[in-house]
Amino acid sequence: MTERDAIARPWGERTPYGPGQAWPVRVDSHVTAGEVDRWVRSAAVLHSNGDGLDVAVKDGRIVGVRGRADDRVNHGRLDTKDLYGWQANNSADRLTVPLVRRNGELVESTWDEAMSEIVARARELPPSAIGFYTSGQLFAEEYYTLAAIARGGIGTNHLDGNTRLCTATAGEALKESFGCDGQPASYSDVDHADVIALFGHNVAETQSVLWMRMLDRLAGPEPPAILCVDPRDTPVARAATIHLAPVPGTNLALMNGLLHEIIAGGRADHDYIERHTVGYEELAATVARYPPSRVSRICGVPVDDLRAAARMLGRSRRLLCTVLQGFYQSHQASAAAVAVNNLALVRGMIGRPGAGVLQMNGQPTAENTRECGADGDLTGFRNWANDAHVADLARLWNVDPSRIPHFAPPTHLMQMMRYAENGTLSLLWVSATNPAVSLPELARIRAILGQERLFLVVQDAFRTETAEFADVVLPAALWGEKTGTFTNAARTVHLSEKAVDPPGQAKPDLDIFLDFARRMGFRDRDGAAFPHWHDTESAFEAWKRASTGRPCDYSGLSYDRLRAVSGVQWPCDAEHPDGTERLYGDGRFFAQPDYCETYGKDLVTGAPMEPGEYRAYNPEGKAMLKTADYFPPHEVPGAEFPFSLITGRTLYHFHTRTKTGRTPELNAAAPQVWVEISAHDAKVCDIAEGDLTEIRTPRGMVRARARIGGIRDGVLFLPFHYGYWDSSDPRAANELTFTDWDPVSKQPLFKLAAATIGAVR
Ligand SMILES: Nc1nc2c(c(=O)[nH]1)N[C@H]1C(S)=C(S)[C@@H](COP(=O)(O)OP(=O)(O)OC[C@H]3O[C@@H](n4cnc5c(=O)[nH]c(N)nc54)[C@H](O)[C@@H]3O)O[C@H]1N2
Ligand SMILES: Nc1nc2c(c(=O)[nH]1)N[C@H]1C(S)=C(S)[C@@H](COP(=O)(O)OP(=O)(O)OC[C@H]3O[C@@H](n4cnc5c(=O)[nH]c(N)nc54)[C@H](O)[C@@H]3O)O[C@H]1N2
Ligand SMILES: [Mo]
Repeated sequence: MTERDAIARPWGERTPYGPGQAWPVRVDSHVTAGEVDRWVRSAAVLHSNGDGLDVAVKDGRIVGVRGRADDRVNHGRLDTKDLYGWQANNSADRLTVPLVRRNGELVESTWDEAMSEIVARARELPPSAIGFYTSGQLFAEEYYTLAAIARGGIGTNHLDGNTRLCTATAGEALKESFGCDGQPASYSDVDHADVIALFGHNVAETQSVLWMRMLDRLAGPEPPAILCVDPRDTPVARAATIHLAPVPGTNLALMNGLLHEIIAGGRADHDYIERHTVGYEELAATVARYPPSRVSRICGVPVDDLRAAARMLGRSRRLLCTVLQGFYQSHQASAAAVAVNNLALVRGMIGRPGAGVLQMNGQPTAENTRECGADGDLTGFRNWANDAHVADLARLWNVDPSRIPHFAPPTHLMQMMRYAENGTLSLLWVSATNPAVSLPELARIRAILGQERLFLVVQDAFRTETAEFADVVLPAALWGEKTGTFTNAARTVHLSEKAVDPPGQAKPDLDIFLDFARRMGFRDRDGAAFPHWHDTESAFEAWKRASTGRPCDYSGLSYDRLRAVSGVQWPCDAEHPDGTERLYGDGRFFAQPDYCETYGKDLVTGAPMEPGEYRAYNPEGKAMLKTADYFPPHEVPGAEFPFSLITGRTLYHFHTRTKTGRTPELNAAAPQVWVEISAHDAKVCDIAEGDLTEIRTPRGMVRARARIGGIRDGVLFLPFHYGYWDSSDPRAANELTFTDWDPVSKQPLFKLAAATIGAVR
C-alpha cells in the first residue's frame, strides 16, 4: 500500500506493461488514523471511472480510503480527489435539519413540516406544473424510484438529470449509431490498443486512473500511439504522438476530414461495413466534401498534421477512441460524437480487444440516471415512441399506460427552465445538483430560481448557491452514509455500502423520495402503495426486474454477488453470468426496430425519425453510419468579442466544489479561478502572468488571474468550478456562457462563446 503526495504527483509511480499483459496492481491509500475500526466497500464518486475502494471508519467517522487490488477497474489505484475528498463528509457545515422559508428567510424545521409543505403544494398542482431535476451522483435505486414516482406516480413529463449537461450527447451518440445506449468498449481495451485517440477528453485530469493505465502502457514495451484533439496543451496533448488543436466548435469538420482521408486512402474495412452497417453511401458522399485543405481552413489545423493523424488512425490495428466534453459541450455535439463512432465502424474497430469506442461519462452514476430513466430516457432503455415498450413498463409498475406520459418527448432540462421562466412549471424539485453555478447564463438562472411564483425544493448535503433560492431545503445523506449501486462509464456495477451514519437528521435520498410517495398516497391499479419497494435492496430487486431482457440487464446481479466481486459489467444475466466485457463483438446490435431505444433523429435539426422510416432504413438492426455537414456556430469571435471562450476542469476540483472546496489539500491546490491565454495573445493584450483580468461576453463579466501559455491563440479557458459569492467580484464561468443547446441531445453548449479580455489596472 502506498501513500503519495497526490497533489504534487497526481499519477504516482509507473508500473509499465506491454500489449496484452495484465495491468499490474498498485494499491493507493490515504488514511488519517493510525488504526481503523473497519473497512467498508465502495467505489469512487468524484468522476465516472468507477474505481473500487474501501472506506476506513474509526469511531463512527470516515478517516480514509484505499484502492482495492482486486477491482477490475483500477487494480488498486486512486486519484487525487478520491484520496482526499471524503473529508467533505465530515465537514462541520453539513445540512442536518430541513429548512423552510419563513418571511423570506430559511429557518430550521422538521421533516414532518417540510414534507407536508411539499405535499400540499404538489397536491394542488396539475402534473404538468411539477418538475424534477436530479443528478448523475445518486444511486441506481434512487433514480429508479424517482423515475417511478415522477412517471408512474405523478405522471409528469418533466423529469431530467444534470446528465443533460454532462453525458446526454454520449447517450445520444450511442443511440444514433447503435440504436441504443450502452458503452461498446471496456477500459481493459487500453491494455491491447495500438492507437488511442482522445477527442475533447482531458483524461489525465478528469479520469486520472484511466490515464495511469495509459501512462503505464506508454512506459512499457510496444507503447500505443496517442492522438489528442484539444485546443489546449493538456497533459494528454503533451504525451501525444500527434496533437491537433482545432478552433473551438469545429469538431465535426475535423472528423469529416479525418474520415475523408481514411476512405480516400483506402483504409476503410469494406467487409465490416458491408456486413454490419447501413448508411455508408451517404457517409462517403458527405465526407468527400471535406478534403484536407478545406478542413485545415475551418479548423485552423495544418494539412500535414491532419494527414498524419488520418494515417495513424487508418493504419491502426487496434484503435481505441474516447470522447468527452470537448465534443459533447461544443457545437454540433451529437453529430461530432457520432462521427467518432463512424470512424470506429468504418475501420471495423468494434467489439475486439483494444478496438472500440468509449463515449465517456463524467459523473460517477450518470450511467444509472440514463438506464433507470431519471433523465429524458424511459426506464431500462425502453423506447418512448414504441407503445409496446410503454405498455411493458406500465405492466411492471401495474399502472395504466396512460399514466406514463408519452404523448410528447420528455421535457429536457433547458426546456424545463423555460417553463419555469414563463410560469407554467411552478414546483421544481432539485436533487444533488447545483444549477445556480452549473447552468449556462447564470444571471438568467438566478432570475428564474428567485421567482416568487416558483416553489423550489433543494435536496442536498450542503447549503449551496441553489439552496439560497429554495422554499424548502432537505438535508441529504452522502456517499458513505447510505447503501446503493452505481455503474461507471464502461458498464461496471459496484455496490457502495453505508460506512457511517449521516449527520443530524439527514436522510438517504431514497428514503426522502419514498416518504414523499407515501405521503402523496400513490397507488397502483390494484390499490397497493406505489412504488412497491421500501428500502435499498428491495429497490435494487425491483430495478433488476425492470432491466431484465433489456440491454442493461442486471438480472444476474445481487448485493451479495457485488460484495464478493469487485465490479461486474452489464449485461449480467443467465447467458452472461460473469458480466460482459465488450458489446457488439458478434456484430449484433441493439438496433432491431422492435428492440431499439430510439428511432433516431436527424443529426442537423434533431427532428425525430418516424417508426416506419426507421424500419425501412434499418430493418435488420445494423449499426448506422449517420452524418451531417459542418455549419459555423451562431456566436463566433468578431471585432467586439475577438476571443473564443471555452470552459472546463482542473484535476483538483469537482464541479461546483461543494466537496473539493471543503477539502483542505484540494482547496489549497487551486483556491481561486484563473484564465488561460496564449503567450502571443497575452503580449498583444498587455497581460502578464498573474495579472488580474476581466473577461466579458454579451452575458456578463468574470475576474480571474492570468495563466499564460498552453492554449491555442485566440482561445481563452476558464475552469467552471468557482461559484459566485459576491456579485462585486464575479468568478463563475457560467456568468459568461449562453443559453443554447445541441439540437439532437439538447446538451447545453458550455464550450463556445465569443469573449474579450483585458487587464484590470
Ligand atoms: N478533476 C475532475 N475530474 C472530473 C470532473 C471534475 O469536475 N474534476 N468532472 C467529471 C465530469 S461530470 C465530467 S463530464 C468529466 C469531463 O471530463 P473532460 O471532458 O475531460 O473535461 P473538460 O475539462 O470539461 O473538457 C475536456 C477538454 O475539452 C477541450 N475543449 C474545449 N472546447 C473544445 C472543442 O471545441 N474541441 C475539442 N476537441 N476540445 C475542446 C478543453 O480544452 C478540455 O481540455 O470529468 C469528470 N471528472
Ligand atoms: N461552464 C461550464 N459549466 C458546466 C460544465 C462545464 O464544463 N463548463 N460541465 C457541466 C457538467 S458535465 C456537469 S456534470 C455539471 C455539474 O454540475 P452540478 O451537478 O451542479 O455540480 P456539483 O457541484 O457536482 O453538484 C452536485 C450537488 O449534489 C450534492 N450531492 C452530492 N452527493 C449527493 C447525494 O448523495 N445526495 C444529495 N441529495 N446531494 C448530493 C453536492 O453537495 C452538490 O451540491 O456542470 C455542468 N456545467
Ligand atoms: Mo459531467
